[in-house]
Parts: sequence; structure tokens; C-alpha cells
Amino acid sequence: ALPRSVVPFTSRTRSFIYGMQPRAVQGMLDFDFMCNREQPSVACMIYPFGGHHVQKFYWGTKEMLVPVYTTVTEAIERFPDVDVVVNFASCRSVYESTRELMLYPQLKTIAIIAEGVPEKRARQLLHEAQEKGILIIGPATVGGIKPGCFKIGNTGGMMDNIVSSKLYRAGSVAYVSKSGGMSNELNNIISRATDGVYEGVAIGGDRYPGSTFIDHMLRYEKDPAAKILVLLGEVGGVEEYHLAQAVKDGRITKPVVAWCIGTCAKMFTTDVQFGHAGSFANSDLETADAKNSTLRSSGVIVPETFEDLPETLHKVYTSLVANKTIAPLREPPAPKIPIDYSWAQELGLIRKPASFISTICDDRGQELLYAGMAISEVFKEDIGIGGVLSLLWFKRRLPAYACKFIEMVLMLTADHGPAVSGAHNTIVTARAGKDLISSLVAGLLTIGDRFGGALDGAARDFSGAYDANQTPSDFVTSKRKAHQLILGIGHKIKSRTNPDLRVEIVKEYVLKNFPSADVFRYALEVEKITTSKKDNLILNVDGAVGVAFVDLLRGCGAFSREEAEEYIKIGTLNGLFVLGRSIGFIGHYLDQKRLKQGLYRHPWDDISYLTPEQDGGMRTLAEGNVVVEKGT
Ligand code: Q5B
Repeated sequence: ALPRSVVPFTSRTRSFIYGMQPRAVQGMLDFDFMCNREQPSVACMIYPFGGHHVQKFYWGTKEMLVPVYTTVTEAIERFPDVDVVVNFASCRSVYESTRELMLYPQLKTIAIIAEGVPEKRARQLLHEAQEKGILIIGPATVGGIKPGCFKIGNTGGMMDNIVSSKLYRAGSVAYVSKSGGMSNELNNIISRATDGVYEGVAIGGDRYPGSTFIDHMLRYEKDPAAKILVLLGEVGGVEEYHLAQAVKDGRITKPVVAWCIGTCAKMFTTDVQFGHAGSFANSDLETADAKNSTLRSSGVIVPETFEDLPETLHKVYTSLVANKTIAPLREPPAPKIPIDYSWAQELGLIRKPASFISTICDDRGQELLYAGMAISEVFKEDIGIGGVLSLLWFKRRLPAYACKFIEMVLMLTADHGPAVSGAHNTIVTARAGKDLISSLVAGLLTIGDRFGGALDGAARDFSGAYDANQTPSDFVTSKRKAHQLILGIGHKIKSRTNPDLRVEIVKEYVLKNFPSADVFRYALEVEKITTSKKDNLILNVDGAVGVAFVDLLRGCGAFSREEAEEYIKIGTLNGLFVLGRSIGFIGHYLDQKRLKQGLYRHPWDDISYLTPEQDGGMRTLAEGNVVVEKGT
């Protein structure tokens, strides 16, 4: 068996992924699955934040779990078989993390993905790695790939790219390039011109890569499975000369095909910096032309142009097949890799009925839309909370008087003291130590027919009677006969002599601003009858808002009659009270917390106790007269 220094990647290589990179991990696992690896190449992730946990990934169509450890030590203890790390740490932290990784002798290869690593730091890492015999690939690289064995991170691109370049099975060509883009180009060329890639490494585009062209070329020379060596160099640096020298002095004997890109630099009148940090010619020696020429004169096979590279490679390959250095294998069927749902959908390959339909709000674009209105327009036009509510509840811009009315309703229902059912519940819940949402919800859950939730019922009852041409008196009689309370009528503390000023405000606004207020006027006639029977049977705040809203929906011009009826039928109007009163409930919650109020316990003397012996087995108080005792 060849040593790790020659063959860093096999079909049994296992790795740590340093950093939270689920996409890269999934790419590696998909590659493993495609190559029929027995074991996934990723043993675990190391991520210092978020605690020890597991992450779910696909293994083919099945799912598998990959653990995430917070420290290198834990990962090392758990996986003594791992000797490769793909380090995704940023340029800020990669120096420290790589140095830490190098403390563990079991780790033999570290790929550093980060770009922008300071050159001084890169050289320090390189020096330390050389002393310890660790192979560093990078920084500023996508990594490398060994078909059938191991893929570093995102190398090779999408799975369809990997399939089309036949990277799921080994060929005979070992290459070294600088970057992911150059590697992809080579993967494609090599797969078409030869029996495919044996191994490919991108050393990274920086001036001081952790391992250089010659390091990998010398490895390939020693690896009998690598039959043709390919170098894709570029303008800048002098690394290509080391290869030229190695070919010249016989350290490399296998056929080497090479090309340095950037020959077009001479066509520019000024010096050109190509994409990579190191791709800049500091002297004539570093130009692509100079390097191509030296490589050629040293015995390396250098085509005339980059476009000739595939043809040149093909010629070398066929000659090696002819002299039986390469024995082409039977082509295995291309593996099928399941594609992710989101990607398949983007490609238009699949369709599925949506589980949800939503028509009021769209958050997908750059700008949030409320019923089609961009959020910036909402503010530009200053439509207020009434305008926002009309967009999100009714999908319409309502006239100004209607928006103002909505805002009035929210303001005047915002609170009615701590004694009402909902506020009481919120307060008790807050004092039991619960959080804001629990306390708010405890209050909201009291809203119903009797308290604050009579708006829809009132709207339905009053408009139904009005539409049926019932006189107010007939309406009241019919409700009494049916033993039903009229929703929207009656109040615990407000009465004709102690009027509810909130209702007065509503009344004044509606009669002054609404184009029609027929149902509202009808309710006022009903109130005359009910208050003549009992002083507190006033049109209450729920009733006033409920019937006013019927007039608004019917008369504002934004809705058809059917739409207006539907909003009442589906229970829209109680939402106004819920929304308004939430303001107050939150206020009560904060008030209690501010006051540091302790647990509430209801006093005994406010409870009438009735024991089974005293009630004689009766089921309701209506069944007989009993004297009940107050607690003390
Ligand atoms: N009687 C509100 O009842 C209340 C009658 C009626 C015909 C009626 C009661 C009622 C309908 C529901 C409604 C919203 C429970 C109220 C609100 C928000 C609030 C709250 C706040 C805030 C009050 C005494 C006699 C009986 C009854 C008769 C009563 N209501 N007849 N139609 N609607 N209303 N809810 O005072 O012959 O003696 O047996 O259910 O609209 O929740 O501030 O507190 O902002 O937070 O306890 O304003 O009216 O009266 O039930 O003892 O009845 O009047 O049949 O007749 P009371 P009861 P009789 S606004």
C-alpha cells in the first residue's frame, strides 16, 4: 500500500468538516453515494456554537444523521479513523483553527477553503505543516476530487456536472490546477479526451499555497494508477518552473501535459491582475508565455493554444492505450442521484399542488407587499394602521373615512380597565409568573358573546332584522320569544343615565361621516325600546361598532353586497375588538410585571361556599333556597 503522503484520499477516507456547511456536506455525501462508497466520507462536523447536536442529511433517497461536535478534541476522540479535515473557517479564524487541528497527529490532510488569508499567516501555517508532515490544500481553494473515493467540499459543482464529467469513477489522468473554475474546465476536458480523471487538486489562487503544483505532481508520479499528469497553471508566480525542472531532471517520467493560461496578458497595454490573488506577473519570468515555453523545452507536452489542449490530451491518451500503459475499463452505467426537490422544481422537472394558498401578503420579492402594495408605498402614502388593516383584512384600499373609523375603533376598544373579564385574566396570569404571550392569550380567550365578542352577532342580528323589514319593536319581541339576548345590547355598568362615551363617539362619527347609516339608525331605535324596559340595556360598544361596520361594508363602495355579507358571516368584526383590546391586555401585563406583583389568590371571603351536605344534592341553585356561607 502506498503511504498517505502519496495517496491522501482513498475510498475509505473519512473527514471532519470544520464549520457549519450543510450544503457542502450534502454534496460530499451525494458524491459518496454515487461512487458506491460503503461509508460516508464525512464523519462529523465541528462547529463551536450551538452545542453538540446532530444534523440530518440525505444518503441517496434515505436520510442519515451527522453529528456536530463543538470541539476538535471531542471529534478526534469519537472518530480515530478520520485523517482529513475540510476547514471552512473564515479568513479571520482559519489560522487559529488550522493550528489547533495540526496539534492532532491523526490528521494528515487539511483543506483550507477561506479566501483572503493574510500571506504571512498562510506561510506560517505552511511552515508548521511541513514540519509535521501534514498536507495542506489551499487556502483560497475549492479543494479537490478523487473519483470513486473522495470529494473535498464543493469541488466539482452540482451533481449533474459531476455525472457529466464522469467523476463517479476513476480514470487515468491526475491533474493539478489553481481554482475550482479551472478544475471544472479540466474535469470536462479530461472526461471527453481520455478515460477520465484519476485525481484532481486545486491548490488555490493565493501567492503562498499550502501545497504547490510540484508537491502533487511528485505524488502522482509515485502513484502507479496516475498515468497522465496534467497541469493547468496561470500567469504569476514561478511554481510551474519546478515542474519543468522535475521533468528535465527525470524526477517525473510520466507524460505531462501542461498549459499556463493568461497568454493574452501581453495584449493589454497595462499590467493585468487576473482573478486570483497570485495571478499577476511581477517579471517576464512569471508571464504565461515564458512558462509555457520553458515547460515545452523541458519535455512537457504543451499545446499551441488552450483550445488545442483536448486534442493534445487525446493524442497522449490514445498512445498510452496503444502501448498498453492504459487499459480502458468497461464504462459503468452513470449513477442516478436523486435531485433535491427545490432544484428539480427550479428546473421545471416536477410539479405539486401547493398545500397553501395565500392572497394577502407576499414576502418573496425584494420588497414586502401588503395586498399588492409595496411596504415603501405604505409609508410613502402614509396609509396608517387603518389602511394596513384594510389591505390585509379586506385586500382593498378603503376610503379615508373608513380607515379613520377603523383606527378609532382600535383606539376606543384598547382598554376598559382592569376589572373586565379579559384584563382580569391577563393580570391573574401575569401574576402567576407567566410570560407576555401566555398572559395576553389568557385574556383574549375570555372574549366571546358576553364580553367583547358580540360584534359579529350584533351585526348579523340587527342587519338581518333590518333587511327583513322587522320593526324595532317586533325585533325585540321576537328575540324575547326566542329566549335570546340581543347581542350588542346591555352593559354591566353603563346605562342611559351613565352613558358609555365610547358609544357616543362612534355615534357622532358614523352619523356625520358615513354615506349611509341605516343599520346603525335601526339599532338606535332598538335601543330606545330596550332602555325603556331596563336602564342598562343600551347599545353597547360591541353593538355600536358591529352595526356601524355593516353600514361601512355596505356603503363604502369597495365591496359588493355579497362580499359585505360574507365578511359578517365569516366572523370578521370581533377581530376589531381582539386587536384593539390586545393593546390594553399587553399594557396590563407590563403593569403587573413593573409592579412586581406576586401570585394572586382569590380571598375566601369573596367566595360563597356550599358543601354537599348543605345543598342536599341539588344540581343548580335554582332548585331550592339554601343559605350559603362566605369563606373567612
Ligand atoms: N338583558 C352585557 O348583563 C351583559 C340583554 C337583556 C335582552 C340583552 C348582557 C349581555 C349581550 C352580549 C353583549 C357585550 C352580560 C357587552 C363588552 C365590552 C366592555 C365590557 C365592560 C369593555 C350585561 C339583566 C336583565 C335580564 C336579562 C336582560 C340583559 N341583556 N335582554 N338583550 N342583550 N348582552 N355583550 O348587566 O328580565 O331581569 O331576567 O349579555 O352585547 O363586553 O366594560 O364591562 O369594553 O370591556 O349582567 O364594554 O347585557 O344583565 O344578564 O343580569 O340581565 O336584562 O334578560 O332580564 P347584566 P343580566 P330579566 S360590552
